[in-house]
Amino acid sequence: MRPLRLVSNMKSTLNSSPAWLALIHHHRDMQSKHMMTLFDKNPNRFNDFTLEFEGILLDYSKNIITDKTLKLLIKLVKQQGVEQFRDAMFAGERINNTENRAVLHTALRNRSKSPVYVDNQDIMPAVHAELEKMRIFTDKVRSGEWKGLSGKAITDIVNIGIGGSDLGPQTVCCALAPYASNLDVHFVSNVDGMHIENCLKKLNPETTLFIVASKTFTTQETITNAETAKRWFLGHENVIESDVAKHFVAVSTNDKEVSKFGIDLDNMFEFWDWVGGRYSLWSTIGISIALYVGMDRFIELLEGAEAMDKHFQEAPLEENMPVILAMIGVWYGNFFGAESSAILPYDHHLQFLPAYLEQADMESNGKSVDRDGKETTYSTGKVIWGTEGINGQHAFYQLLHQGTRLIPTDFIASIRSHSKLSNHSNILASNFIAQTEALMRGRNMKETRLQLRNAGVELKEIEAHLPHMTFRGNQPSNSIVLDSLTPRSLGSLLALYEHKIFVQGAIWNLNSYDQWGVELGKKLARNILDELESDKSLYEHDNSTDGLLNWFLDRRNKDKE
Ligand code: G6Q
Repeated sequence: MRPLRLVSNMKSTLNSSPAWLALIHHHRDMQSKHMMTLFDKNPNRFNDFTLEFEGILLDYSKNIITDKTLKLLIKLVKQQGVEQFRDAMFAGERINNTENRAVLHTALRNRSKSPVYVDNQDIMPAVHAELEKMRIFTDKVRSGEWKGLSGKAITDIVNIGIGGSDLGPQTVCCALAPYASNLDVHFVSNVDGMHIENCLKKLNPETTLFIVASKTFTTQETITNAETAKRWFLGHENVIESDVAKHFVAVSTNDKEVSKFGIDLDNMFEFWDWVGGRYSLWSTIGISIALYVGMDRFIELLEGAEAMDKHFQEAPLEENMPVILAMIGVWYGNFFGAESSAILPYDHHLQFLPAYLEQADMESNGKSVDRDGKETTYSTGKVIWGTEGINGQHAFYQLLHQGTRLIPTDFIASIRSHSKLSNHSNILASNFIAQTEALMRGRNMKETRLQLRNAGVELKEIEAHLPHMTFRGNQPSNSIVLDSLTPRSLGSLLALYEHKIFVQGAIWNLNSYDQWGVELGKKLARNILDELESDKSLYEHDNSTDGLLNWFLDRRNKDKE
């Protein structure tokens, strides 16, 4: 493993490396090519540029790429030692070099008997023990054997967490809602009091179970919300301190803080420092998922992810889904200058996927210093954004179709919907497929003119409308099509994106597993909280921040007058 160099003013040389220069050269040939002409030249493009994995189709034919592009990108992957780095991650090497930690979310879904070592110690027995503890607990709660303070069964689960301790479980619970049975699950993350107030309004303390999910158990938002929940709980008539044990459990790596909060360690589910927050849904952080859909379904989710892990480790680079997705992303980001990429699910249950991937991708690869402390002289993580595709069509797709920017997109759809309304499913699917077609084809002047003439529009008007109704097309898209959204296929889909992010980070020589950038804001917020609580400016800020703070304090004080 390359040692961590803490201070360096050197710049990375990736973009003067042979594989990179070859791609720059190739980009000159490709930049003005239209995908439609690439299809004219190769009528087998769909077959050539699709992959299938356990019923999941990746269609990457609608991209501005040729065989040569892929060959050159694979040279880049090899040059950057991505395969060796991947093997180091799976083997438990401390690839998170700035925090000196292994990165082993893959061990959480290792369903084989094979050991995984961290510092010569097999971590699998601990992983299995925690899964077993989770099974016993979730079975009890789901069956009604676990009783609340008044002897009633639990009806509502509230996951209190934020970031990695919220987005993953929430995304999965929403995706697997058709598999849920008797429990309702709620997620509280925002420290804006309205979030927890609104949630608690609907709940009965006798039948509510709170999960305080926090790797560190020191996260201000989570602890504040958890304390509010505890106060609300204890504030009810006939509720006594010892009832907390029946209604509060914790998921954390920090037993000291959990005890300090007042949660019995018997009610704590453990995970480990080699699980990054945004990669933690596979750990006991997923307990809300297991409560909602059952432990068997949770295991199926893990198995789906494990299957993708194996594919990532074993498939040749040219047939490796995460590698292909990653390389295409690098092609647009680094050579075409694309700044962002959109995630567009055409499955209502995947509505949280864009938010989940925003964190997974941007927190992992939003870095401007490489693993060796050198400044990157190339772009790294793109802005990831998106929403449910069908809603986006009626909102922002205009910019995708006729704006000035190249925005690669991932369309994600399921063939078999959980909905019984087949007419709805057909409309949804037709829109998904049509959008990928429209983004690629566009519409040229000749077609537009003909269409207007056929519609009986007068010649003078036709000419005036032409520039507005012409689409250049050539907007790239990947289509990821699941047979249906099941725990297993979802596990594979999420692991696919995790590994895509890994490959991109490895190409850019980043540490995708730290997040130092989020620290500064937290630290400054602590100072400003002192000032808000003491009602006066205490620290020296810049002129703008002082102005903003004083404006805030003045206005707030006027309310008090
Ligand atoms: C994820 C990030 C971050 C983290 C939250 C919550 O990779 O580190 O999103 O998950 O800040 O942290 P805790 O789980 O420690 O409360």
